[in-house]
Amino acid sequence: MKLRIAIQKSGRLYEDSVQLLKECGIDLRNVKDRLKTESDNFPLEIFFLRDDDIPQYVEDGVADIGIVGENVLYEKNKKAVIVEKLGFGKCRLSVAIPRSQQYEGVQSLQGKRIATSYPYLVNEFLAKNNIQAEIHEISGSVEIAPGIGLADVVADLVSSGSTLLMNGLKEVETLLQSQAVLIRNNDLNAEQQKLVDKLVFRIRSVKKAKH
Ligand code: PRT
Ligand code: ZN
Repeated sequence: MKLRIAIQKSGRLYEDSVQLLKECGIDLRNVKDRLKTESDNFPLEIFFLRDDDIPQYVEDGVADIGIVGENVLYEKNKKAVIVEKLGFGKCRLSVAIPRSQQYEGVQSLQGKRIATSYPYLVNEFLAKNNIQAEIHEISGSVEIAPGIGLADVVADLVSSGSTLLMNGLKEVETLLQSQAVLIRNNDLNAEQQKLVDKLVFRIRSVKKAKH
C-alpha cells in the first residue's frame, strides 16, 4: 500500500513542499510537468494539484494527506484534520482600504463593497462583527479592484505588504494568520495512519534540526 499525498502543482507552496519531502529523505522520481509521481524509498504517491482542490481531494479520500495553506483549507471548509503546521507559506488574510480613507474600526466597513477571493472567510468575519457589506468574489488581482472602481475595499492575502503599498492600500483588519499545513483525511485506516505517523516523525525531526 502507498500513502497518497496532494501537493501544489506550481506556485508559492510547490518548492517548499517538494523540499520538505526531500529533507524527510523521500526521493521523488522526476517531478516536472507531471500529474503524479512516486517515491522509490518511501511508500508515497504524490499528486500535483491546484491548491484550491486539495482540501476536497483529501476530504474525499482521493488523497490521504495534503499540503495546503490554512487560508485555503478554512475557505473551502472541508472535513480534513490538520496534522502538523509546516512553518512555510506564511501570510495573513487582511482587509485593506485606500490609504486616503479614514478607518474607525469594523463599522467603517458597513455598506462597503469588498473584493476578495475568500468570500466564505470574509462573510464569516462580517457576520461575527454584525457588518452588512457586499462581497464581490474575484479570483485574482484583487488589489486593483478599488483603483478601477470595482470595490471600495479588499480582503486579500498579505505577506510583505508591498502589493498593498503599490496599490495605495493600507491594512486595517487581520482576519486570519496562515501557513502551510499537513492535512489528512478524516478516517484513515490503521495502515495509512501508521505511514502518516512515520512521515510526521520525519517532518518534526527536520524542523528540530533547523532550530
Ligand atoms: O494555481 P494554484 O491555484 O495552485 O495557486 P494560487 O495562484 O491560487 O496560489 P499561490 O501559488 O499564489 O499561493 C499558494 C499559497 O501560498 C496561498 O494559498 C497562501 O497559503 C500562500 N501564500 C503566502 C501566499 C502569499 N504568501 C502571498 N503573498 N499567497 C498569495 N500571496 C499573494 C497575495 O494574494 C497578494 O497578491 O501575494 C500578494 C501579496 O504579497 P506581498 O508580499 O506583496 O504582501
Ligand atoms: Zn489557488
